[in-house]
Amino acid sequence: MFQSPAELKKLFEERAAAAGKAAEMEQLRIEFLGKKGYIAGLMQELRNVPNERKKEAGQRINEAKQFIERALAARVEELKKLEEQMLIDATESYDESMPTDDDLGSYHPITLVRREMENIFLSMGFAVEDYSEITDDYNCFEALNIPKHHPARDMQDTYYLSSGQLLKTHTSAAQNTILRKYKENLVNGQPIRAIFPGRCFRNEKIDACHENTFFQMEGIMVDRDISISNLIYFMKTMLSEVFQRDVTVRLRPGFFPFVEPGFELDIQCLICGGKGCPSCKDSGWLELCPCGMIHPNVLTAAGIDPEEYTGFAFGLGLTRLAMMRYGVKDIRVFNGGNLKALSQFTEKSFTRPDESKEA
Ligand code: FA5
Repeated sequence: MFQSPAELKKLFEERAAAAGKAAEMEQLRIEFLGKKGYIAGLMQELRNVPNERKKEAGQRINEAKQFIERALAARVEELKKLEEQMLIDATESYDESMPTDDDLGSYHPITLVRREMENIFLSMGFAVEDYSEITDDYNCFEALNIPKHHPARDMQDTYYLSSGQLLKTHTSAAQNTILRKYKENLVNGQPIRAIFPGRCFRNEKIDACHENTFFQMEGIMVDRDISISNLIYFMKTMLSEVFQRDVTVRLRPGFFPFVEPGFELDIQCLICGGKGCPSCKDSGWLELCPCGMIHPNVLTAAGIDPEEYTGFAFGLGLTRLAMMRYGVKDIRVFNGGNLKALSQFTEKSFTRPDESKEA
């Protein structure tokens, strides 16, 4: 049985209000306006309407049809908007200040040099170790044969915490910990071979080649019969791998209480070619990698018998190496936070065979 045009309008309004999705309205359109729909049914019914009322009845059906068409279009529009809003609400919020793909960050030049060094030493069987930036007097000085009031402490004034701890002045502060960690190797007939890069802090007068916060990379090797020849071999391999060309270096005696004998390994300044410039304090040379044979007292402090085992240690100035590697004239660029300057030296990505060991 077919409803009257007025009832049909009311029914449509109820059904449209109950619809929750724009797609449901298509079903309503077919039901009400389709070939076999309610409006079409009413039109057929016109045959049975007496002639004198046909015109008026036809007008009412047409008017109901137009009403339904308009209401349908309006409700479809309304439901679409609601759906869009729901989609927006459900979507994760985003930060419009985030950089686009083109602006993705790049690795800091020191990170690149550090990883390169790590790759070189990993390939030579060294472990890569990490060590905290906060340490104590024992590890930073005492265990390294630098007792209280030793004049060598004057060279490495640092920042002290109220707890009595301090910010490490050199990566050598980890020597005792790393030697202890690996000393079982010696019992098992294996050498101790480790590097440990890290950030160092000194109360320093800042200039083109001195920062108060800089990076070093320490390396140690201990075994039976380790000699200065081993030390020189590793230093040479390291430098030729890093620079991929001949660089002029010089080895001269240097004093560090934790090595005996001790050396200073200097590199001829690559900024001025040895002529002298602010980057090398006009000397033509840059102190890069002090090194030496580990002092017996240091081995003893770590529980290793110096009569049985010997070893070498080096403390590479990683920030200075980055200066030479990338031709950076002023060390302050590295901590300056100028992204334009820093991103110039870097490749976008750099992986190390052993990423898992990264701190
Ligand atoms: C030391 O720190 C020793 N621990 C190195 C060492 C390790 C010697 C093992 C022997 C055996 P020195 O203070 O010279 O040494 O620093 C080592 C290197 O760190 C320097 O050659 C230099 O390249 C870098 N360096 C030192 N002070 C600064 C600074 N203020 N800014 C930037 N680089 C620095």
